[in-house]
Amino acid sequence: MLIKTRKASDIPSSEITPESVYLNRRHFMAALAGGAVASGMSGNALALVGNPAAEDAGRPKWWRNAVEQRVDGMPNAKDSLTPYSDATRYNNFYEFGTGKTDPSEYAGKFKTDPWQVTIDGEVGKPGTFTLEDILKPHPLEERIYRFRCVEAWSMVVPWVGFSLADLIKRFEPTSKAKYVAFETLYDPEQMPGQSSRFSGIKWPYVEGLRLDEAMNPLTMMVVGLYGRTLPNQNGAPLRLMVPWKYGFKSIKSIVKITLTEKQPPTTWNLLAPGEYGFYSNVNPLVDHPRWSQSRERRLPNSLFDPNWHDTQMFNGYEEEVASLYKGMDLKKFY
Ligand SMILES: Nc1nc2c(c(=O)[nH]1)N[C@H]1C(S)=C(S)[C@@H](COP(=O)(O)O)O[C@H]1N2
Ligand SMILES: [Mo]
Repeated sequence: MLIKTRKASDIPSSEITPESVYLNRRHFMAALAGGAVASGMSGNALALVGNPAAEDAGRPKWWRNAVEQRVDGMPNAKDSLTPYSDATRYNNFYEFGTGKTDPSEYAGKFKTDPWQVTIDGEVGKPGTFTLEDILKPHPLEERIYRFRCVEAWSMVVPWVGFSLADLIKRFEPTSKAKYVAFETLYDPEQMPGQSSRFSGIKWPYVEGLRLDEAMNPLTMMVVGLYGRTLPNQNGAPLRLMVPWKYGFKSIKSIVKITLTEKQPPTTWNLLAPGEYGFYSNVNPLVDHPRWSQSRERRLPNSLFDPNWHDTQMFNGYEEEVASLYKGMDLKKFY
């Protein structure tokens, strides 16, 4: 558990412009419930008033209950939240297509129940478990994180989930475990992008972390957002969230977690090793070979209002994670 003290990663309230834009939990819950929107709220809030309730109505009860019973987790970025509609309609999920709206258009019928997750490799208690059994011992927390894609856009989202560290401990890593490898479902019948050779990706999508990165309290397993079960396009039913790394590390729709002795292969690194490294920490000082990483377009934005923000070292989580990379040349280990 993180200790509830103010961290540098909590944006000072002086940077919140305007104050009324910030949506606290009660606000967005009212908005999600389809009720009246409190006066004085911005267009951000209005974008929440759809009927997201319908989106998770079909989810299993145990999943909805767990998300409903979430408690506040730390740290909470005080940036104004990205509207629900942007967070769920501007996505990267190449299994459903390479366009930003492909996932929300084509993942609607994706089957997330029943769902099984295998945990194996360097653990004392390997096995394959239902999602319900995976979630059962973990009280869920809501954490508002900044999320920065390597393509230089970013969002601020209230994720619901729990620390990956707590999950890993349950399966008792051996002394040989140095890395954690993750794998997305492989099912071309459901995921049309997996039959298309357009993206050049070798499926299934795979990702990995060093064990100490995986055990950092910020690293989260996510099963919900905005107080609802995770929409399919955001990686239902179970995805990773590593807020100080570029978005592609946060692998979606996970079916396998393997503790390993050696650094595991990762999808974007396999595809373009000169452009995407294993570490992929958000770093305004290390540019992508084809574009600058010093700034980001915060959603919501438009051509006329790109909503530029300066990109922060480790996405603003320096205090929590810089010690993981002490003595490392971050230009070399990008
Ligand atoms: N399996 C899988 N996971 C994935 C991706 C993907 O294409 N497939 N895209 C990644 C990228 S590049 C980003 S930016 C985030 C996007 O998450 P979001 O759509 O919830 O914002 O998911 C990451 N996880
Ligand atoms: Mo991304």
